[in-house]
Amino acid sequence: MKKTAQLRRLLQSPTLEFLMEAHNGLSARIVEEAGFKGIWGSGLSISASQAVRDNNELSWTEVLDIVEFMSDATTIPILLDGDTGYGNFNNMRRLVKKLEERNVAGVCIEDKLFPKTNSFLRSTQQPLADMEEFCGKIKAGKDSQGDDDFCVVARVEAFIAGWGLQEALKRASAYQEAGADAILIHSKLSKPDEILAFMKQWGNRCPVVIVPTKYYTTPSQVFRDHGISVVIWANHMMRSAVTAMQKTASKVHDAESLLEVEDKVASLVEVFRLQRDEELQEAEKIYLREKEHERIHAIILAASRGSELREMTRDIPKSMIKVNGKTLLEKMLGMLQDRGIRDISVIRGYKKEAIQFPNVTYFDNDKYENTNELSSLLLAKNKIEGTCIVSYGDIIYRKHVLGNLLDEESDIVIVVDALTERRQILRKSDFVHCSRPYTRSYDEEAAYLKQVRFLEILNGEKFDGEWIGLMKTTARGSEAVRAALEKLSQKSEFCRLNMSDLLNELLATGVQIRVLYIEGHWLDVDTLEDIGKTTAYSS
Ligand code: SPV
Ligand code: MG
Repeated sequence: MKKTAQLRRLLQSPTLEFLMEAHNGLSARIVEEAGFKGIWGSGLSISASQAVRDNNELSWTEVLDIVEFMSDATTIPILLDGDTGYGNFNNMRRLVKKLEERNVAGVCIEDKLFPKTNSFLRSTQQPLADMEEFCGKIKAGKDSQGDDDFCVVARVEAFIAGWGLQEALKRASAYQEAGADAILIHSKLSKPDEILAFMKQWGNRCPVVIVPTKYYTTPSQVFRDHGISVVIWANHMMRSAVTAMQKTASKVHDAESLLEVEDKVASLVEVFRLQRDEELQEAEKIYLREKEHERIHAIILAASRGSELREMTRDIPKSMIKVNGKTLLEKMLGMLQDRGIRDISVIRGYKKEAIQFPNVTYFDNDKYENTNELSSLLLAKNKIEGTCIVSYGDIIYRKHVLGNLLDEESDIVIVVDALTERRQILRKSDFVHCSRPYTRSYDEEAAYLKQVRFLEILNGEKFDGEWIGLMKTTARGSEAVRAALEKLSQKSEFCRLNMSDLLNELLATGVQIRVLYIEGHWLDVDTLEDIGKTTAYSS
C-alpha cells in the first residue's frame, strides 16, 4: 500500500494507533523493525541530532534531505513535523510538493510564527499565528498535493500558549474546515486534562492526534476511551541515543580502552545488518555476475618446511626464505596483486607464525608433518572456485609466466618447463609426459598432459618437461578439481598424496589438462644451490 494511504488509514483507523519518532535513516529503520506502523519526523529530534535548536535553525531543505533518508530506509509512512510550514502559504505549497517527491506521507504544521520555538520552551510567550492566515496555509497545502491520500495535519497550539479550551476548539474547527485531515492538539501539562476536555467537546469531528511527552504517565487506554486516533511518542529515540552515547563516550574516555563498552554496544554485524549489507550481496550476485566470474582466486601451498634446506628453515618455512631482500612469498603475493588478484589464500603449516602478510586469507595445516600437499589444498577447498590459481609456495617465476597462464582459456592449464636438462641436481620433481613435446614453432598445436610422475631421479626415462607447480582453472576446471580432491580425500592414503596425484586423478576421470610450455624463467628453492641462482630473479 502507498505510504500516503497507510498514513491516512492510521489517522482514520477506529483503534488507537501510534507513531514513533525518528530523526535519521537508521533510527527510522529501527522504528519500523520494532513494529511501529508509522514514523513521526520530529523537528525537535532532527534538530537535536544535528546539535542545533528547534527554532528553524535547520533550513527546510536540510530537513528535507534528512527525511528523504528516513523515507528511503523504510516502508512505513512518515508524518513530518513541518513546524510552521517554513513560511507562508506559498512556502507550504512548495513543501508539500517536495515531500510528495520524497515519498513522505504527510506533514503536520502548527499555528505559530516562523521561526518557531519548541512548545516546551517559554511557551506562554509564544505568539500564535493568525487563524485565517493559517487556514489559508492549510488550504494551499491541500491544493498542492498530487496524491489524494497525502495528509495535512493541523496542530493547535492554543493550550501551549495559554489561550484555553475555547480558542483551541475555535481553531480546530477552522482548520478542519480549511481541509486538514486531522487535528493535533498539544498540551504541556503533566496530566491529560486539557486534551480530555478538548476531546469531550470535539467528539469525532475528525481524527485527533496527541503528543503525551509531558503527560506520559497516562495509560494509553485513557486515550483510547476518549476517541483519540493517533499517539505520537515524539522524541524518545533521540533521547535514548543521547544517554547511550554519553555513557559510551565517557567510559571510553576515562578507561582509554574499548574493553568495558565493546559488549554493551551494538555489534558491527548488527550495524551491517541494519544497513542491509545482505541485500547488497544478493544484488552483487545478480549484477556483478560477470565480475564474479572474472574474479580470480589464488591459493599458495606454503605449509612445508623444506627440511633439505636445513639451517635456513630452522625458524621459518621455506616460502619465507629471502631472495634479494624479499621473501619468496612476498614476491609471489606482489606479483599476484599486481595482476589485480585480491582473493589470495595461503596454506601455512611449519612455523606458521612466521607468515603474516595483510590482505591474505590463511588456512593452517597443523598436521603438516604427517600430511602432504593435498591435505593442505583440501583446507582451502571452498576457494577453488571461478578462476583459480594454485601455486607452490617455494617457486619464483618471471612475470610473463603468470601473464601467459592468465591468458590461457582452457579449463585447466599447467605450466611445464620444457628444459628438464637444466636440472643438474637430481631430486624429486613433477616430471610430465604430454601429448606432444615442446617445439619452438609459433603455431604449434595445443599440448595436453598425459601423466605426471613425482620422481626422485630422471632415471634415464624421457619426459616432455617438468610441471613447475603452477596451474590455473576456470570455473568448470575448478569444479573438476574440487570433485577430484573430494574423491581422493576419501582414500586412506590421502595424507600422503601430492598435487601430482590430483592431476593424475583428473586425467583418469577424462578431464583434459592443457600444458603451457615455458623454457626456464623460473626456479624452485628446494636446494641451497638454487638459492645461489636467485639473484637473477630480483625484478
Ligand atoms: C517535535 O517532536 O518536534 C514536536 C513535538 O513538535 S514537541 O517537541 O512536543 O513540540
Ligand atoms: Mg516540533
